[in-house]
Amino acid sequence: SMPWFPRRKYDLDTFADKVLEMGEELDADHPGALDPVYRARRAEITRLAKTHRHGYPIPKVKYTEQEIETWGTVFRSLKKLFSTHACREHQLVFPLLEKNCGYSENNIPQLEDVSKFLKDYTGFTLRPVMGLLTSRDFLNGLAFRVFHSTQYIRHHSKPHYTPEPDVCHELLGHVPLFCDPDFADFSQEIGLASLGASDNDIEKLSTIYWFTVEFGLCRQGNDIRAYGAGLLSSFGELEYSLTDKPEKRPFDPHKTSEQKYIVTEYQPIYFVAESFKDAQQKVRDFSNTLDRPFSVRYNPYTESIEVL
Ligand code: H2B
Ligand code: FE
Repeated sequence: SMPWFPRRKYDLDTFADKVLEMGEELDADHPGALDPVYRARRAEITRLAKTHRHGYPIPKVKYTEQEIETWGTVFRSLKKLFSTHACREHQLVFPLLEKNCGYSENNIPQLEDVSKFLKDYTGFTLRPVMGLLTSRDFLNGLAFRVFHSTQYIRHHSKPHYTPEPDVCHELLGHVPLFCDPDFADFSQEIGLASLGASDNDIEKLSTIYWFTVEFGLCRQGNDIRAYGAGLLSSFGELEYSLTDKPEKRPFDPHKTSEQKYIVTEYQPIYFVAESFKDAQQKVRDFSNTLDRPFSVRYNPYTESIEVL
């Protein structure tokens, strides 16, 4: 039998409180685990995500001075590296995010403003989320051009480290890429492949997601640049990824989807995409080899999935 999957954008509402461990409890190695003020603040912000429903504006958060300071520290250090390490798509849109969405070292942009901007650009929207979703739910969202985004920020004691996604990672790493039409299509392609997929295929698609949307490199003329959000939001790994220490292999979904990886250290291997269009075509061909007895198409007029 085929696993349930969302058919309409509204169906994503069912993910609102289905989060994995980081939803409300913090792991012992989280820098904020023993800070009751941080935990209460995080809970206050995740409550907004829990009650958010499709079609309503994303509630704005009034960030504290301490939170803005943490953001500023991350923003300043990353911005220095973007001109030499980020892909051209990221560089192109970053000034527009500064101009239109309140990106600056003194301000944490609001998801609602960013989501509206994205919607105009590529039809992607953001949806606030309490924490980590299952791979299946998270990838299913991409089929609707919906990106689930956290709204809280990492602990102030370690501005350059977070064991989970936070606003710095989402807004500085992911959002600029979702402004690119080819990247948006590529991401949606992974999402479409995940609808009703077997657990085994979800595992493969998650691995592809990891080595592209999170840690992907791409060819840019004679250069290699970073487009993965895990790189673009990590000062240390962004720099390291373009040195000759890690191994770089061509992106090929058949091989990439089988590659083992560790989440706690810099990657020893990265995969290089020729272009987002090329990567999309490759993922589409790959998804046709997966064992799913039907195919799907997104209908943008009704914001729903058609099963073929
Ligand atoms: N959930 C959330 N909220 N953000 C993510 O970036 C995320 C997720 N990544 N769930 C997913 C899992 C990723 O690790 C995949 C697809 O395995
Ligand atoms: Fe991410």
